[in-house]
Amino acid sequence: KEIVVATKNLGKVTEFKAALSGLPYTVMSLTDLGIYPEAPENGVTFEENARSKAEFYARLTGKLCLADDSGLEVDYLKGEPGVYSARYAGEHASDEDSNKKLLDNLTGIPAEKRTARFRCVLALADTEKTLLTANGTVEGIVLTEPRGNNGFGYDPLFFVPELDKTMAEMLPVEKNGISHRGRAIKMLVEQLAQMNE
Ligand code: ITT
Ligand code: NA
Repeated sequence: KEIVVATKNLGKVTEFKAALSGLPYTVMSLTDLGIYPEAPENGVTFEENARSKAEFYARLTGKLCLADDSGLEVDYLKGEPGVYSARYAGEHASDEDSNKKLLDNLTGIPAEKRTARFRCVLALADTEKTLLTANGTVEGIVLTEPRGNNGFGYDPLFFVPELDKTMAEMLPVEKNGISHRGRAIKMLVEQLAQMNE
C-alpha cells in the first residue's frame, strides 16, 4: 500500500517520513512523484484545510493522500497566527520573517502571558473523500529570542516546559514524541490499524 504525504512543506515531509517509517506503507512525497501544483487553501479552520488539501492531491495523484494543516495559536494574540501561520508575514515571506513578526507583536509581553500551542489536523483521503482525520496539540511559551537549529517554522521560538527545550533544540525523535504532529500521527496510526482489522 502507498501513502502520499501531500504537503509542500519539506519540514513536514521529513517528520512524516520518520514517523511513518515503521508502518507497512510505502510513503512518498509530492516531490517524489513530481507533483507541483499547490492546493488552494481557503478554509478558516485547520480541519477544513487539511481535508481540502488531502482531497485535492488524492484526485491529482489517484493515490491515498495524507495532508496536514497546522499552526501556532498565541493566547495574547487571540489565537493568531492560527491557520495563517505559514502566511503570517505575507504570502511569500520566509519563516524568519514570520518569526520576526511574531516577536514584534509580543514586544514587552512577559513570559507568563506568552502562552501558546501548536495545533495539527491530519486528513487522509482517497480520490472520493476524506476517510479519516486526526489531531494533536502541544502547549508551550513563545520566547523572546530564537534558540536551536533543528526543525522548521516557529520551532526556535517555541519553548516546551515538559522537555525544558525549544522545539528547535530537540532531536527529531524528541520532537516527534511530544509535538502536535507526532500526537496527531499516533492517533491516525491507531485509526488506520482499526480500519485494517
Ligand atoms: P502545506 O500546506 O503544503 O502542507 P504549509 O507550510 O503552507 O504547507 P500550513 O498551511 O499547515 O502548511 O502552515 C503551517 C505553518 O505553521 C508552517 O508553515 C509553520 O509556520 C507553522 N508550523 C506548523 N507546524 C510546525 C512545527 O512543527 N514547527 C514549527 N512551525 C510549525
Ligand atoms: Na494552513
